[in-house]
Amino acid sequence: MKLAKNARFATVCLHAGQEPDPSTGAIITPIFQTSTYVQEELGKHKGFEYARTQNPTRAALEANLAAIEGGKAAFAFASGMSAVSAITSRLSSGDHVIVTDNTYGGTFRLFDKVLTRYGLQFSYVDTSRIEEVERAFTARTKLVFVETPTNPVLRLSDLAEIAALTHRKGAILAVDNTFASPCLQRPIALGADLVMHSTTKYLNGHSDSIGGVVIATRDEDIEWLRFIQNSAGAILSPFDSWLVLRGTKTLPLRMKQHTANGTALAQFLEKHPKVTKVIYPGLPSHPQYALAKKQMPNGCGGMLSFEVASLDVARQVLNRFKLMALAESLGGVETLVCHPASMTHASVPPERRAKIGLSDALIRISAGIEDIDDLIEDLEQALR
Ligand code: P1T
Repeated sequence: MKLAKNARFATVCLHAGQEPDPSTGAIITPIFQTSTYVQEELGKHKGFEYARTQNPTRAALEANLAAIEGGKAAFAFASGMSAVSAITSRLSSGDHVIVTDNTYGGTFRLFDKVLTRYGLQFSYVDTSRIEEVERAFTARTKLVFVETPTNPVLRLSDLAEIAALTHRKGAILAVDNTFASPCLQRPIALGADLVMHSTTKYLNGHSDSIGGVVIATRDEDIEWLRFIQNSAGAILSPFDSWLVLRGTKTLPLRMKQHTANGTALAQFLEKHPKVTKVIYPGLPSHPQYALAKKQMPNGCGGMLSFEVASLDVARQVLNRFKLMALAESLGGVETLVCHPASMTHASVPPERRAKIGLSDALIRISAGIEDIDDLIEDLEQALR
């Protein structure tokens, strides 16, 4: 199995980073469930010393994810949050970060409640407006952290434009690509220096693992991330690495179905009399439909949000779903619904939620890969 240099995306997802196991020929990378490795003699080993530092299953996943995102190296962490944490560990006290004002609630919580205690400063700006990003730069700005599409109001930021500005200002750009997946959006090709994912979501895709990854392009970031992975120790376990590696094999197939179902649900909701607003970047009614077409040419995935008349109505609808499961998380094969204001974004203060358009009557759907007719029937009966 030799992967050609010009191998296409689906082939890269399936094969990159994986060789048949040299001792048995096993086609699937084994789960190296070990804490340490026996050394032949003092100072002589096979490149593996201790499993926090190196693990062959994790290494295979990291090579796979680096190839999928088009980066130079990848580092797998115990969760999406520890991946964000690893990125910010590049900074020093006094440094300033420009952040998309609507991020996952946990990202905001880490920045606002934890990292400010270490003297880091954050400006939360609407990164869909380049002039606001430009205005937010200070002499201490080292990092621009962009989430696009955002969780849960699905606003887009123009990554090529932000990358050019960020580099002109001497900072680096990190992109949370969790909502799109590398199948639908290529931040590195657009100029990003670092890309992160909660692998919990589309990359693993089966709602059975928590994990995160940072993909890097610059040697100094790669060196630091390797160092911090070992020093802080928030590594992805061998079993979770194996699960995500299994997940990426079907990523292109799954994303096609997530996108088809997301689009169909958004179109259905847009025509429903009880729905006051539908947010899906693949709908012509989305304010950034043109950018979506340019930046996400293969489709917009399975994440959509909609509004009903009030919190009360939202509560009734959420409690009536039969097939769709009321749960946090997203990106798995089964459809999930959630109430961001009280669930995933409860750690964001109400006034900040209002500012980004996250109302109490907003419902988020992570469209799975079920038969679309069953999903529409469930949505129809819940809204009835
Ligand atoms: O849950 P974890 O693997 O630590 O990933 C955090 C994270 C980071 N970035 C984005 C865009 C995310 O959506 C998340 C996690 N989000 C949810 C759990 C959720 O339901 O929105």
